[in-house]
Amino acid sequence: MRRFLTASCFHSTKACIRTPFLQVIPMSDERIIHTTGRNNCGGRCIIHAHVRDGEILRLTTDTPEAAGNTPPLTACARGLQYHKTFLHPDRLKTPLLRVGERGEGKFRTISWQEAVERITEQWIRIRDAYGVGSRYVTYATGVSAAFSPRSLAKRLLALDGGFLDYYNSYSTACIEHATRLMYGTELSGSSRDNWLKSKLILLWGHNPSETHFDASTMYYLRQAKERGIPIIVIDPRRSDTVKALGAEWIPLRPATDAALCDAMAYVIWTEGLADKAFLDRCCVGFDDAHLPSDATGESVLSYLLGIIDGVPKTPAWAERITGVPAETIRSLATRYAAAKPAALILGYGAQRHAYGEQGVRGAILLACMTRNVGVPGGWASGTGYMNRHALPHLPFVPNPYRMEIPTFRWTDAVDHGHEMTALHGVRGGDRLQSDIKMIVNLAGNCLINQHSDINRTAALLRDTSKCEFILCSDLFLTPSARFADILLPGVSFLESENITMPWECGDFLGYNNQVVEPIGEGRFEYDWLSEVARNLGLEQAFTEGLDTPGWLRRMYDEVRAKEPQLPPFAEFKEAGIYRYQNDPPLVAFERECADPERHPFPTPSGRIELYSMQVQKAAFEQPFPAIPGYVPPPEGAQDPLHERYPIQLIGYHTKRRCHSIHDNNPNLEKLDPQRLWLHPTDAAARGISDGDTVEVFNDRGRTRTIACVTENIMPGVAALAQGAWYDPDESGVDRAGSINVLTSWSSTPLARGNPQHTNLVEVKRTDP
Ligand SMILES: Nc1nc2c(c(=O)[nH]1)N[C@H]1C(S)=C(S)[C@@H](COP(=O)(O)OP(=O)(O)OC[C@H]3O[C@@H](n4cnc5c(=O)[nH]c(N)nc54)[C@H](O)[C@@H]3O)O[C@H]1N2
Ligand SMILES: Nc1nc2c(c(=O)[nH]1)N[C@H]1C(S)=C(S)[C@@H](COP(=O)(O)OP(=O)(O)OC[C@H]3O[C@@H](n4cnc5c(=O)[nH]c(N)nc54)[C@H](O)[C@@H]3O)O[C@H]1N2
Ligand SMILES: [Mo]
Repeated sequence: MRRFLTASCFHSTKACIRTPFLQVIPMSDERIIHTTGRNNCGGRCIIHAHVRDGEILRLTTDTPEAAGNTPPLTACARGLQYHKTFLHPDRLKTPLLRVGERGEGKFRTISWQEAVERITEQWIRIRDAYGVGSRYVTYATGVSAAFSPRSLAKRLLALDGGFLDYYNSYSTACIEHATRLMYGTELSGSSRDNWLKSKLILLWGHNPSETHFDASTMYYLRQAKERGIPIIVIDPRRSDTVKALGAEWIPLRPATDAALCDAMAYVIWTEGLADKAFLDRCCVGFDDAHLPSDATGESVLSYLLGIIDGVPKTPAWAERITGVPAETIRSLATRYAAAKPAALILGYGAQRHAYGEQGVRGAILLACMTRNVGVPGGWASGTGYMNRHALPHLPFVPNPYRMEIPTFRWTDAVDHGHEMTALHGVRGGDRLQSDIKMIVNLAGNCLINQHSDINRTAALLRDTSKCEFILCSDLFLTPSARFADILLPGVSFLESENITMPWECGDFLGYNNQVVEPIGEGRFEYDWLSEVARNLGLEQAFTEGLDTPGWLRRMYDEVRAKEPQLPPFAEFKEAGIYRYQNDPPLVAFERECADPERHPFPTPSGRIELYSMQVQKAAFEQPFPAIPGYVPPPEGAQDPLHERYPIQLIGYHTKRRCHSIHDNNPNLEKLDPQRLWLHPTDAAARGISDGDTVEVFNDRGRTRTIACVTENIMPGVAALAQGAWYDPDESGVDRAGSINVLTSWSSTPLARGNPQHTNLVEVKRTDP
């Protein structure tokens, strides 16, 4: 039985049980440990673990009363099931060494000592044989906290001569690049209380009722709804958010958002609703008179009016592309422009697409045309990132190798890294010096499950002459973990300590207190990385003499030096949370918009770059315009491949999982059973009824799942929740409804990001 800890963060409540004979048996104390989750859903929910005799009795969570006048950090159904998911008998319990073919999932148990020795050996061998740039740490978000395994692995590799780093994420590659391109910074967000001053809210590719973004998003959206502020959701699916907020739903075809923006901009201009003075003063490139002097391309206005291509971007033009009726587009545009201020808020769904950058640029253009930038109640659109408070982080160790790839292109770097140059997104040097020969994948499932085109990735990784060593840590034998050469048992947030931080925005800091003893021989990654460091002669440099609590305390104290409101460490740790009080509202770009001469935007021109000279000068693998505007994407609504694969398949983040986490917890299945959403007309045309087993396929793979025939999706579109654990049968057909057997590995033009929502497929009925 697991012993409970004697940390100072316990509160005690007396408990007793009644037997059937009404005899009262006193029990040992029930104690409550305050902690916070650290997986990569938007929540960093507060968890009160009720513990007795080393066992978790139940988890409870934050309340509005405890939160006071700040957004409550309330756990959802997933959060309240953490112990059921994580403290499960299927947990990995010992270090494992691969004995079968790579990917086969056959391992034998080894000791920690042997594991550390073998890791050190490969670490040195690969470094010496192929150079430091052959070593790569994957994007992996199972521990999204200050002291994260992936940052620690990078720290050790940097101290050991270097490694190939990445930039971007699977979350926000396009939206970050497009926001930075136009505003010069990713921080385009205002505090969410601004929405209560809006007269109209557009949630665009955004489903925060289901994708926990951060606590403040739904907190303020619900209040906006209560105040009667109209909310419109633009999404191919009638999402939970439409229902939760009683919103109006405008469905559109996936990956056509930029065309909808173009037509809205056209209407706003031609109806005389644009703020010309703002465009002239704060932006570059709206009309010909405000193009950069060395621009070779056309202005935004010229494009909208079709001066060169002869195609005015009218609502009728956009209707053919987006499937949104022209009259709806016209009315949406005039309502947005007339409601001053209005907030056009982007989720990340519309940008996880081929040409995902262009929808974001279109949305920012609309915010500029209507002068919703820099005003309370408006919204600059773009990422919406905001950072009001200092955050804890490990001290910076420079990476001597310096080169980076876009994270989504790591499989290319395994396959033919030495051919990759700036054209493919390489930064910090001309050309990679090596292919990736060693992968360190700690607390992540992007090796297989969360990356695109699972069949291609699996074939690539099965070839041990390409990547020679794969090191993984996880809690379970996930689809990625099966591809490890050495697989190490980690510990969940219930078994270890950390500091948690807000996800996208939020004004708090959380402490992840340990609740129970580690399962089996599970260890936090820092502990064995320190032993590898010792073998490499780097122990002192790596650990600086600190254990995990020592590092957490040091990182906290560094933040506290900048944030005098924070309490002393012990107090913070005991409470498990600190919520900043009395933060004044923040409006992004207020100064820049009021006086761009004195406060220029951090772009090369000092203005919002509707026309980008950076783009004009750069080289891309696919055509990429210097201005916003719809470009028909591969596998989009207009790709001739439609003839063979006529359904546009999108993914979505489901309330039932955090990515792939909780997929093995059947209690959560009923929240949103894995189903393929299909419109009745598409289902009827294929003889498919609700509940039928279907196979979804394209040239990349096949997956079997169950059809949900519903009017809640645009005709011609299907949706499948991302994150189900890939489970191939003997013929390679996935049985789990794992969308990444169907998604494409080709990246987006500017960001070189993941187009995982842009897929053409066909669907057929099949035997259960
Ligand atoms: N429950 C839960 N919450 C999560 C996560 C999770 O796994 N589970 N993950 C967290 C993480 S790391 C992230 S990055 C975020 C992800 O947040 P998002 O990327 O915003 O989530 P998605 O569900 O992919 O997309 C949001 C909506 O966009 C819609 N959409 C798809 N394609 C298009 C399109 O072409 N145009 C438009 N207009 N809409 C489109 C989808 O139908 C969906 O309803 O969520 C975070 N929150
Ligand atoms: N098709 C498609 N693919 C997508 C997306 C999409 O929308 N569509 N979304 C993308 C996005 S936005 C993201 S952020 C990525 C997320 O991709 P990942 O970061 O790979 O996400 P998870 O599935 O959450 O994987 C986390 C892993 O960590 C393990 N884990 C959890 N807690 C701990 C711990 O404390 N210690 C250790 N050692 N392990 C732990 C879990 O078992 C799990 O295997 O997926 C991307 N993939
Ligand atoms: Mo993400």
